[in-house]
Amino acid sequence: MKNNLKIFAALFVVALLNSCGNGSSSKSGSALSSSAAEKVYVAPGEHDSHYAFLSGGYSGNLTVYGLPSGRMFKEIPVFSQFPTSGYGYSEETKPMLNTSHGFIPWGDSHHPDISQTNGEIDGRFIFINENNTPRIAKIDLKTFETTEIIEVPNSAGNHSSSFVTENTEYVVAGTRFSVPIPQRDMPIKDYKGNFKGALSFISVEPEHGHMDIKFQVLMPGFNYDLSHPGRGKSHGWFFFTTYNTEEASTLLEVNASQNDKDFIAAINWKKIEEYVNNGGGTMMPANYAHNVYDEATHTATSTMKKEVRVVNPSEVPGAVYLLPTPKSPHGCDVDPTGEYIVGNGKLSANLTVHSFTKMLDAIENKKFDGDAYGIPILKFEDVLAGSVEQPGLGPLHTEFDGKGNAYTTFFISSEVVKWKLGTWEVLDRKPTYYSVGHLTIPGGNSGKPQGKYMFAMNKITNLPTGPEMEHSAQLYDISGDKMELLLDFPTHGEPHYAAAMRADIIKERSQKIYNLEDNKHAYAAKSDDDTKVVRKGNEVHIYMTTIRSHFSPDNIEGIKVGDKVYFHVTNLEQDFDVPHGFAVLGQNTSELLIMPGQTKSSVWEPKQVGVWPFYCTDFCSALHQEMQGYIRVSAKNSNTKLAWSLGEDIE
Ligand code: K7E
Ligand code: CUA
Repeated sequence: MKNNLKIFAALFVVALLNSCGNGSSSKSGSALSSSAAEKVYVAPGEHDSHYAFLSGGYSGNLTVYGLPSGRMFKEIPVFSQFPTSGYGYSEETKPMLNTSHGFIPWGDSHHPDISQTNGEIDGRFIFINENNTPRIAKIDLKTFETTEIIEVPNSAGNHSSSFVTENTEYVVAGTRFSVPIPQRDMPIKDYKGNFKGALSFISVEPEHGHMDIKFQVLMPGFNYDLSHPGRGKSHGWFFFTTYNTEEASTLLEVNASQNDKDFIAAINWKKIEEYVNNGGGTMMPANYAHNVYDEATHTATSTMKKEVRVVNPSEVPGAVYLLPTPKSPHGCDVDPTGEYIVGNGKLSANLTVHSFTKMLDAIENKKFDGDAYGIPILKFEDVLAGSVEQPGLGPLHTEFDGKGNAYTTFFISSEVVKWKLGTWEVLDRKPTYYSVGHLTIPGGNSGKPQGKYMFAMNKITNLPTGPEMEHSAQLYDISGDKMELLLDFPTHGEPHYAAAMRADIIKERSQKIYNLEDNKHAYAAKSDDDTKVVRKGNEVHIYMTTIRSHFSPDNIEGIKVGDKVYFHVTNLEQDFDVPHGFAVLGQNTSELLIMPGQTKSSVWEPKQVGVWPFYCTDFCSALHQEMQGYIRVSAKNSNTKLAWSLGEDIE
């Protein structure tokens, strides 16, 4: 940490000098060249060339940025309740956050990954993991909305997730913590040999992207840290880094660092898929939620699934191997050709790169070095492609530019190092502001990286905002031989990984409005004539519409304390970018943000008699401030008549 602080302080001083106007003369220390600002300047009205989707870490969300400007466009709520849009508050979206443990409106999301076709990023969906209550979400890039969340049973600390295969056959989710499978009451000290690690292969239906857990591989009780799909020649395989192969259950900082080498687990998923398609594996009882948002009804449903198919590696000989990798590897990255598998050993002096070709060769010639719980361990020397000697301290993650170069982040020495695949020579290094985690090259996790930019995500900025400073990302131009630092921009939550891609592909597919005609919401009111208020016992359903600049109805009477009042608000607008909002005084789930053509509902259980105002929360026209109404709440035993109106008095 001390070193980091020193580097941080040095950079800070350099930044100050630069701002005094004498920075350009100091060549070695200058963090930014004078033309950097021009390279990131996107004029008002112009669009950025790339989208970047940064995970929010403990915000549970995904944030959308433009590159090269570093402007934040949107925060997409995924695993959190989100007041801005009412996600997780509205009746339609509450089911999205349902789990086998009940309603969980918080998550820890680390690794977004965009869907692919033929090994290229296609911009249809983006997937992201939730660590704490293991879940995988899918966001539709047509609407930038979370449309599906599946819980992952038998998993814990769902971290080696969510990475997609080259035709989005699967989105893969690996457990970080091993646990008893099935979960049961047992002594923690009996971990070793008894806990297991589940690696889940979630199939993605090609047309709509519906997710389903096809099978789980029950691996030995290691920690599965990160993963990547094979691609090109290694398509059909998946690679997972492991640590704690010691299977310690206490003081892991010491006890999980004993072994000189841990493993990268190589899984031939095609082989296991074939086994499963022929009826292989065992259905085991499980309990997990599958939540799907339906675009026609604008409503999510949550279904509890009751079983999952599991496969033990011993059932499918030749499907699982272990590649020794020094030392507690974190990132597990595969180059665009699929030949090289990089294991970023956090505690190792060198970066280890394995060769897929050599791995196949070693398997064929049975060059094994023992086994772990029956899984063959390949000999380190037989699978090693090469190593980058002493490139830095604390390697975490590697990305590729598609031109034969790799870029690795070093957490302890706070830098990004560029090196060459095949020759393993270090070509360039650039400091980062503070301890860096992941880095991203647009399309970097595919067979076709989209060059030009790379950004590194750091654990802090130097902007004083109270005891906690926001994190930051740093953007580099990587089109030349040397990396050029262009920009530093603050980020939200704690970004871990990010996915990025060319903007044009997403822009083309972007949806502008929801067609009112296609709205199949059970409580939609598609014109002012459909508006009504219906009482069913103590439930009151208000079918309401909005259009610039009024609600219909805007006067409602006959509500009583103790009622459960549902506001079902349909936005009748059919123009781009005219949402209306809805909130009523005293409602604890206030705030709906309703897009054109959409219906959203919120529930209100008024506790006090009175005449309470409601209003539009989104500045929608010059008469936005006039967009308001009143709802009268009477005593429980009153006989105020249920009535509603627009443009006239209730008699
Ligand atoms: Cu390295 Cu969760 Cu991908 Cu953070 S992880 S940095
Ligand atoms: Cu509608 Cu403001």
